[in-house]
Amino acid sequence: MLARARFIAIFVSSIFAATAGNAAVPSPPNSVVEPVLVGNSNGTLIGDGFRVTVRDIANIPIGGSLVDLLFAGAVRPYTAQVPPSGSLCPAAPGIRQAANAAGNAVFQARFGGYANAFAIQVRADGVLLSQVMARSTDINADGTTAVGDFNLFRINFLFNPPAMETDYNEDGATLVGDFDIFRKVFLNEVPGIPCP
Ligand SMILES: [Ca+2]
Ligand SMILES: [Ca+2]
Repeated sequence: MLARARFIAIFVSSIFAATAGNAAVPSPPNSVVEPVLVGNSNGTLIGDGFRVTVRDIANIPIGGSLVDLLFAGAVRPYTAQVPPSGSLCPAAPGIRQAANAAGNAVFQARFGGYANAFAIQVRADGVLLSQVMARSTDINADGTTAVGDFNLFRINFLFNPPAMETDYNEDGATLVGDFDIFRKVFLNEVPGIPCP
């Protein structure tokens, strides 16, 4: 009888432990999200990628948390993404990646267009962590980094250096370093299809 009671106690506590593990809820203040999502058309890694770290209220990383980038307006993700990211299109204009054991997700996002306002939602398991700006070498959001985008880049580079949408290295201005990033994508282009 005692053994049976003990077994039940262990069984129940193991269920509670499992439930607690599964129920880890992302905490926005404890999670880390960069303020600017920089992407491009062919999926090249720019800088160290767009990084998100998901932690719960006890500051413990949530491995396996589903991190979503949800786009809005004229900023459109492509229908194909660089693994381990995947596209949520056509169900939603988004990109999803499961965080690793350390709670980290690193995106090489393929998308077109830009938002100089904090318009792109970053969610983990549905919880809104942050809203960020976005910019891509496919400036006109037609699915490729091509001559039309080069013309837009050139205008900013020559006449409007403070332009945020072409500041790909996030140093505060559109300069030679940004042209280097644009050029690498332009010369190794792999077009994609924007999510409708
Ligand atoms: Ca384009
Ligand atoms: Ca720059």
